[in-house]
Amino acid sequence: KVHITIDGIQLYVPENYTILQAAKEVNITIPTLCFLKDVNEIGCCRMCVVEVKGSRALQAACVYPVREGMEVYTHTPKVIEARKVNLELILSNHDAMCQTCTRSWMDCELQALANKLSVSNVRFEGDKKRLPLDVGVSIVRDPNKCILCRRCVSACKNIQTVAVIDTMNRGFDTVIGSPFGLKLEDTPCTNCGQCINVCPVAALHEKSDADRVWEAIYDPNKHVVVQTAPAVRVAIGEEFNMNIGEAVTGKMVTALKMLGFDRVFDTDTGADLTIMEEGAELIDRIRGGGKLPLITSCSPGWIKFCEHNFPDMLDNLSSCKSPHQMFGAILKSYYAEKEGIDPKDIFVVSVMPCTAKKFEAARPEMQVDGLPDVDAVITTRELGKMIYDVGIDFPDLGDSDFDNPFGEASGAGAIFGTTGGVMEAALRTVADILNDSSADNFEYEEVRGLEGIKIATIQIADLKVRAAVAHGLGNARKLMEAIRAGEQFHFVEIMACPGGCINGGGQPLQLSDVRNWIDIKAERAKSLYQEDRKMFTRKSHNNPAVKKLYKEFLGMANGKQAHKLLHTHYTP
Ligand code: HC0
Ligand code: SF4
Repeated sequence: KVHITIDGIQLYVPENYTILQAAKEVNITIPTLCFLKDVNEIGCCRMCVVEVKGSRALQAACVYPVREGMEVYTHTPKVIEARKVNLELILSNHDAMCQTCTRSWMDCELQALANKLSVSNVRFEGDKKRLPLDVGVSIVRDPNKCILCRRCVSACKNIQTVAVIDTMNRGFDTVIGSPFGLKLEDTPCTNCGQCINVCPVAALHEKSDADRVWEAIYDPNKHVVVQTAPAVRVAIGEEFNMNIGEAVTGKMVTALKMLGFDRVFDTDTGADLTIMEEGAELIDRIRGGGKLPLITSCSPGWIKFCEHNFPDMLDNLSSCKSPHQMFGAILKSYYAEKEGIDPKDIFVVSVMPCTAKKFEAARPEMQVDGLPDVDAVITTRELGKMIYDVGIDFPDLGDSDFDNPFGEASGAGAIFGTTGGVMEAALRTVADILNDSSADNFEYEEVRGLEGIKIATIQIADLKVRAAVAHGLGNARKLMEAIRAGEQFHFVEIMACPGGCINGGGQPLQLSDVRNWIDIKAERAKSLYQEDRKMFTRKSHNNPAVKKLYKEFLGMANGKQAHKLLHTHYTP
């Protein structure tokens, strides 16, 4: 440890600390803008400057290391003025149409900073950009709002290893752009939305589909059903300043009914269905000498990444559609028939923690007889805004249950939303099938947690199942390269987003002031595992609605009818 002084307070801190970390120990949060822990640690915006005794220039606290005997001052007049000038320069170039900005209602870091630094007047006349927006199916880029913090560049390049956005030009002409000025959609962008999650302003956001959803709700000829992904329930409360990761499933269902959806279903049921199909596929491939490893296919950002980077391994992907697509197909067949509704009049809305799901739902591979499985995808954030817009006091709502005929799903379906969850859910089912009995121990700790790549060997009956789990596309790339080079596994789970869906590109945004100190992924994951423990049924094959569905309609898992509705394939 080293001994230092911050604003006259003496303390000992580990020698690998930065000034920013040290100050936090004495309850001083130094303002930051470009800094985002584990994502962007480059000290370029100079919002966090402090005075270090003996140093001629002000230093960026986010990257400046502590050393023995250091004396730091965090709020001298020189520091305060430098921060203000920096911020005013940024503001002078910023398209500050706050009234109509998507980030204005609660989570703009620039506004929060202006407030924190008491900037009430911008002394500089900047050059406001008037550049065209880049609007895709999933992602919108607005260069006029961009403040060049480079957080998106780091997320895309270093964490996801996709690297389709970077700094272009110099001086006043500097912009963050894609190669050759292409639309993101025309690059290998995966639509993962991790760039959105780290953007401090509204330079990146999802392409909203809320208007299309409202239109369907108000259309008397449409039967509008909504399904919610596992990860939404442990995050949407954050849109209303509730605790990070707090599970609010019952309130969410109540709010959806109040918005006017005709039925509210749980994508966890779709996840249970996916396990039935994927479990059967795994057993078939192992027993029948099929292509191994079987790799999960439910994360559409991962699928697109695989198509661009590992086209030689597309046959390894499970042919299963993702849970919400499977469920959409069931709603437009089994459910339509049961309720006596023409499938063409059913409008399926998926509420997802994911931006890539918008792209997925629009893919031609996700239709049955020309009818899309899912008609609109909205993110957790978009749903939060819809609820807010109509004046529903979300935190005060009572609980409601998901609608029948699908009712409550299994706990295995719930943990799909966090890294390792699909693997664990599949193992629970495959173990019972292969052992021909019901195992009491089915919590597979070895595939849980936030380690980038998790590898485990699990003994099931006479089979040693070699399993690997990766989350975040950088980790996915490493794992896939190892497999390509010959490393052997039976089953591999890959999720595009670090932490899995709980940290998807459509989840509530937390300001860097929060994210730098609390691991929001861990909080949300913990909550999903608690949801699992609360469920009456914790294995997908025991979900009564799913059992009934196979008995009445689908027949065999991985059979003919299932293949028509629930499976697809990808071509390079
Ligand atoms: Fe996920 Fe899913 S678990 S991808 O992360 O598999 O988005 O939450 O809905 O479809 O179920 C996202 C989350 C889902 C799907 C499920 C899977
Ligand atoms: Fe990169 Fe993902 Fe953003 Fe596309 S959506 S630019 S892949 S971070």
